[in-house]
Amino acid sequence: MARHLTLAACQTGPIARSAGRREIVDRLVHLLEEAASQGASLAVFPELALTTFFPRWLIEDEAEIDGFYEDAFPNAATRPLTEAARKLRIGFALGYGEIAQGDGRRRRYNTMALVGDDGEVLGRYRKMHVPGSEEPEEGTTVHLERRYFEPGDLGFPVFDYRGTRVGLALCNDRRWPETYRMLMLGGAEVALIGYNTPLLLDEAPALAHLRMFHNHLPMQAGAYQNTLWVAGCAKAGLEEGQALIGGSCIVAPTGEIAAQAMSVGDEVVVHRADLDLIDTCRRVNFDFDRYRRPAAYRMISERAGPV
Ligand code: CDV
Repeated sequence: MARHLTLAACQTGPIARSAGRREIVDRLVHLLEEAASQGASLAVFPELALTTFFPRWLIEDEAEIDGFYEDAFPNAATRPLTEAARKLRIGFALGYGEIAQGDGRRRRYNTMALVGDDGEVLGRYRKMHVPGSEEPEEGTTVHLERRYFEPGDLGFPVFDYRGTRVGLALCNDRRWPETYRMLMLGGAEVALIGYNTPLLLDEAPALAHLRMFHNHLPMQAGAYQNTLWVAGCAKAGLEEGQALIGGSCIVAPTGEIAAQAMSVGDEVVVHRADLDLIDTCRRVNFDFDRYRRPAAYRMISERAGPV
């Protein structure tokens, strides 16, 4: 029998620094309802979907910083989302700032949770490639993710969602080929990715016209070279004076963009993903068992020295 999974990217427009969780969660629930009404059974929200993109500021007040994180998910403020998932029978992936305990101390991660259509958390992913710096650096756009988040310590886990293998990634991760390859080697058929990407970077004005190309290029290449469906979801628009790109999209294992956002506001992008296309694409070009040569790659990289 043919296998399909209808995917939705629930793009949001800007989220103000002053916006409270209740207001934001209401907005996300509304997007989830819209996705479900269009027949979607799995949705992805942006990175840090519960707050504004606070790493654009140097904030020194620890209590204020903590206000951008969750110490549990779901909690009282976010439970309407997991309840909506259960009621609407739609799973979702959601990015948020996480405070966790690890090795006897408090840690902060840029995290994405995957929630099943019963409203239960299936698992978590913590952003592996954390960009930016710890302190503002002259000549560059302030992007202090390395101040606010430790690199992820969970690898690239893959979860079962209604019989489909689903992996997660966040923003800068999408630019790295390792992300998709690790997910694919872990058995993923679908990768859900949330992002916040500034349109302009002070350090690279000459690349400004390529921002959307460099958004889609790695997701399309990652999907194609690893025979995955990829759903990428932006927080977009003019947020606290900083323009964030949109371009949320659903990419097929052929590398084609199957559906794409038209706005930089709240918008739901839906596509009925044919999961059998994964096998077709694997047979045509990427029959890993038959043609891939991991032992040879290891030998070559050992000869090349430490990587
Ligand atoms: N949130 C991100 O990871 N943003 C990066 C920025 C630093 C460019 C990105 O790769 O989109």
